[in-house]
Amino acid sequence: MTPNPPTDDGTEDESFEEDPPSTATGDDTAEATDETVEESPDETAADGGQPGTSDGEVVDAKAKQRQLDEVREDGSDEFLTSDHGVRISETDNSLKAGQRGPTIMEDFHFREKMTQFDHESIPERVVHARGTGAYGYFQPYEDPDLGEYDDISEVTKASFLQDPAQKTPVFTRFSTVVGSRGSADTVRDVRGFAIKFYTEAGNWDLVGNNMPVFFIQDAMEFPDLVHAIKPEPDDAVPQAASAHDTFWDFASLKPEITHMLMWLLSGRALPRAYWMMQGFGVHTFRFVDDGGESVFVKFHLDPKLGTNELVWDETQKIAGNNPDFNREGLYDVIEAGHELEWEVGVQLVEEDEADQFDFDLLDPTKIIPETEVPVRPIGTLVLNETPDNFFAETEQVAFHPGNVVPGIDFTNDPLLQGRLFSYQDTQLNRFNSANWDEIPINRPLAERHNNQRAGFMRQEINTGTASYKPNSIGDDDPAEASAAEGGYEHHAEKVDGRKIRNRSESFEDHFSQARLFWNSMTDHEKQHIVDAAHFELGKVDRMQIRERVVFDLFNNVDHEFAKRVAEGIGVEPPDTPGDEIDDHDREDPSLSMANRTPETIETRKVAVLLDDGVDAEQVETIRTALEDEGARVTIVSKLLGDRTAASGDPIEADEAHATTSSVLFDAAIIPGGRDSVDALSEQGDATHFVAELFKHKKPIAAVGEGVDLLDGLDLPDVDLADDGDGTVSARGVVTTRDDSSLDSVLDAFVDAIAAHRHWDRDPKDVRA
Ligand code: HDE
Repeated sequence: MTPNPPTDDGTEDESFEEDPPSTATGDDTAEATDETVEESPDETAADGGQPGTSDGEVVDAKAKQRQLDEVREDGSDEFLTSDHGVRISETDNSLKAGQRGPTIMEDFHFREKMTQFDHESIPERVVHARGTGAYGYFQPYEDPDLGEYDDISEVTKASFLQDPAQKTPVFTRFSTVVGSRGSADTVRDVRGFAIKFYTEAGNWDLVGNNMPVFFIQDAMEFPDLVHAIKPEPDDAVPQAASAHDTFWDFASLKPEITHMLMWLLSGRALPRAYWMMQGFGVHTFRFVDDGGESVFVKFHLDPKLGTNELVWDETQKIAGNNPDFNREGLYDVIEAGHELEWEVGVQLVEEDEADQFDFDLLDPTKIIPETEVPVRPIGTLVLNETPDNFFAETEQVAFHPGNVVPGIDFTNDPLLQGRLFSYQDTQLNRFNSANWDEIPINRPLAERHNNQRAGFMRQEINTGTASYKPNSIGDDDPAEASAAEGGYEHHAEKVDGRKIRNRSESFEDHFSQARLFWNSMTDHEKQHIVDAAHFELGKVDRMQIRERVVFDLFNNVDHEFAKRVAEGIGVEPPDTPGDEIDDHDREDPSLSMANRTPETIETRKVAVLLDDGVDAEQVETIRTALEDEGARVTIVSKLLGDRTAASGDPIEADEAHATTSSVLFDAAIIPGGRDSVDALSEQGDATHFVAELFKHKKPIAAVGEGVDLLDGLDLPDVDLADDGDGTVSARGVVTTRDDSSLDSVLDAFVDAIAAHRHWDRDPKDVRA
């Protein structure tokens, strides 16, 4: 567990002690609760009519950690014991009848140790098996600009969204979807972005993804989708990949998948880091206010450090170099004290305005374009603590879109409706018990009282005789709560229809938003999608599947796009656009990642390449300048241990070429020092490191003699600084031969890193 990182003013965050947040939800509720105090159970009345937490304290950023502290166990400076508390005298040898004799059944320590081991695995999640998690908090903004609404209480009564002084603890789990628990992080896939908000009114799970749409429109199709995309059933190949016949066979027969395919083929599917991707609730949900009125809402999370991707060749190499790249990255940055932040936003649509769109709000294959409804920021999500125990916390956390709190409700999106069944059901498979909510990571902060008493692994000891309602023996407690007392009441939507097993006509347009996405891409993003399609469909053996994807799907999105894909996969390109094409030229700038790269290098990893004879003063200046900007600097050399600088001082290498690779860095810099640069120029590992960075469009800087190393590589279309010329910056390559220009080189290097990647390097990327 990392200590709580300091707040902006450098103090430990203990705001909950100094300034307890109010739990009231505004004047309206105060009035309502006054009326109900008399009838309320004591503990509810004591808290002004709002639900209370199990430890009787208000919810603050640290409330979940305090609850977890009660079950944390630390064996340091303690004796080894059995599970039942008996001290163990010897744990390496089983109890035998004679030194070379058979093991004796009475060896309780052996039996216990082995039984625990035999049973220590649980089923992995059927999807999203591979993941990692972190703790943090959500905090509402002071005065969110909600457009036509003055206040968030006008749209929702959700108590944790009201008070800007209150921090609600969260646990967030990021995941890939397709791969099994041990698969590589950097595969082409959707990423899960699931957040458990431990609110004072119970747990709210926002079980979202990093893409705002989904593959299918109805939950009924989900088992088919997952069977198709998972490894094929005969040989269980390929792992964690959609590039195979069964997925594209299914896709080619499901036009509704087309919009999602565009996202999946884009750089969105290769996030640079979990904290550099957007999050989306995907479905349209409802906000419900105190008076029971509802508005439709889409949830968005926008990362403060930008939405950035890796390039394909890099992901392949990272998968070998460090399959835990995204998982380890999340731990590393949080342990290094970075606070990872997302702006939480909502798109709000009045019920009577829902018909104005040319798509159905209940269709999860559609976005609400930000050009039509802006995202209104309402608060911030911060992740700042790592778990102590992967199994207890990250593996056992169990999300469920059905976990909602008053003020948040569902819609009839048929995908969402099906999820409301599936998640409870799948937890029963994973935990073998309905008591999975009692596992510490899943336990709410809000008090729990009900008549559930039993089941495998029941933890709570519920007292009293009556475990039913109505009862007279226990005064009919626990009591049902009215809405004013915080009782959850489903939005009273009027529903009247015939039972029918088909799909609404309003779900029929499968291509116009796929085209909106394509239109909104820059040239290099379009090229990424085409290259991805060449790989994915190139791995499909059956020609009729490739043809169907080109003709039945892509040619209805954009004719040029379909032709470019066809050319690379041996399919005869279509002559004319598809019959179902909606030939519009609308764009939504928010869809392009190129518009989502803020000017920051915080958390970026920069390698300093050096050998004996390096200019130590330059290395120090470089390190300080980059670390001041929040980057992480690593000295990379041929071997681990100390190098000797020109000054005679030792410089310790953090990594050697044997232990790392260029693909694990965002940028590199080569400081001066004649001997150092001459040595590096002779080392294949060092020159490969730099050439590969260049290939992956990453910034490179060189100072003084360091420029000679780049000279030797003959990088295409890059003008290197001549003697005395000072700084030259072209295509993200920043150099100076003049040591006195180091500061301006570093400024330009910081800008080049903030730009993320230099897409103009590869001629293929500038193709229209
Ligand atoms: Fe999930 N999904 N899903 N899903 N999903 C699961 O629940 C399911 C969908 C998402 O970190 C499972 O606990 C169905 C959309 C995330 O633990 C399972 C349907 C979105 C996670 C399940 C969907 C998601 C899951 C597997 C179609 C984005 C990981 C293990 C109707 C809005 C949660 C588990 C974690 C996990 C079912 C579609 C996101 C089987 C039936 C759409 C982030 O219950």
